Amino acid sequence: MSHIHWYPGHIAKAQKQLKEKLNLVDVIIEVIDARIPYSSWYKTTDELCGAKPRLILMNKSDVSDPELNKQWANAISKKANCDILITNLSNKNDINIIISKIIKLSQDMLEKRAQKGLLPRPTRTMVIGMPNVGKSSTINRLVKRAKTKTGAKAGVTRQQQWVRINDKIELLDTPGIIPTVQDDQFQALKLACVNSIGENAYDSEYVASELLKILNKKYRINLEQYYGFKKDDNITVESIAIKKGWILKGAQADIKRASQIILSTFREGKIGKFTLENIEEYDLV
Ligand SMILES: Nc1nc2c(ncn2[C@@H]2O[C@H](COP(=O)(O)OP(=O)(O)OP(=O)(O)O)[C@@H](O)[C@H]2O)c(=O)[nH]1
Ligand SMILES: [Mg+2]
Repeated sequence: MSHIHWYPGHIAKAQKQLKEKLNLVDVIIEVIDARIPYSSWYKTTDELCGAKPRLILMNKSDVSDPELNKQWANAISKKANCDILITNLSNKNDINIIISKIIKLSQDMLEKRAQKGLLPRPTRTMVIGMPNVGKSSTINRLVKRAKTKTGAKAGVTRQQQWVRINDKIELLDTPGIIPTVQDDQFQALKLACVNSIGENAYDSEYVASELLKILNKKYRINLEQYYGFKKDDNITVESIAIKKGWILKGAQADIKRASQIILSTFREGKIGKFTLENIEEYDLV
């Protein structure tokens, strides 16, 4: 039985639209979630991006496991054959690093133009990624630097605007959403854990209890410390509810409330800085 329901609805259309937008840009910025680097990374981007330079931002590194951030960044950079930056978007300096990286990645394009006798022009870039990974935050941070909107270009839908970030970079002000059509329930589960799937698509009791299974395996000590459990205690949604006093009439654990709080506490990084995926679990070579 599947616990998480994908809405594949208009996937082909979404892909086509994304591809059309990608045709307009020189450098693609893909944002992924550092807590689930594998599941939030778009493995088939090659089909969409072709040979265009791509920069991956492994974002939300402030709430993921610092040890694993580096391992994942290396592994994905190798596998995807592109540059990757570990980012925390509240870090101002990270935006400067992103800007210099985009400029670096556009050198090829500029050289090719020069060879053809064409004048240099600003590098066009856009942000793509799965839901909730930080696409809008990336755009907003970059746009804060911008002086003027440069207006719509031919071939671009009316709502879209190019924003001049500096003399060298123009950014499309709307992100490309990667359609998350999958039939992999485990991937869906992890996307639900980090809030990348609409709440209507899953049962929070199921997602919270599966999240606790993963955390019991990978980050047991943090769970014990945060919720005040001992080494041999069973840490489940129910035992946490009882411990916290989230109780319904008749002394029953309030599973629904507990599940929601456990999920939001995890998402805010309060229990600890966790990465739900280890490189060894995947075939990355
Ligand atoms: N901890 C942390 N939170 C972040 C970071 N970047 C973004 N967020 C938060 O993540 C949430 C989603 O960010 P958005 O920028 O709206 O993500 P999005 O990809 O545009 O999401 P959709 O438009 O829903 O697809 C917001 O609450 C942001 O504040 C980060 O580096 N660290
Ligand atoms: Mg957004």
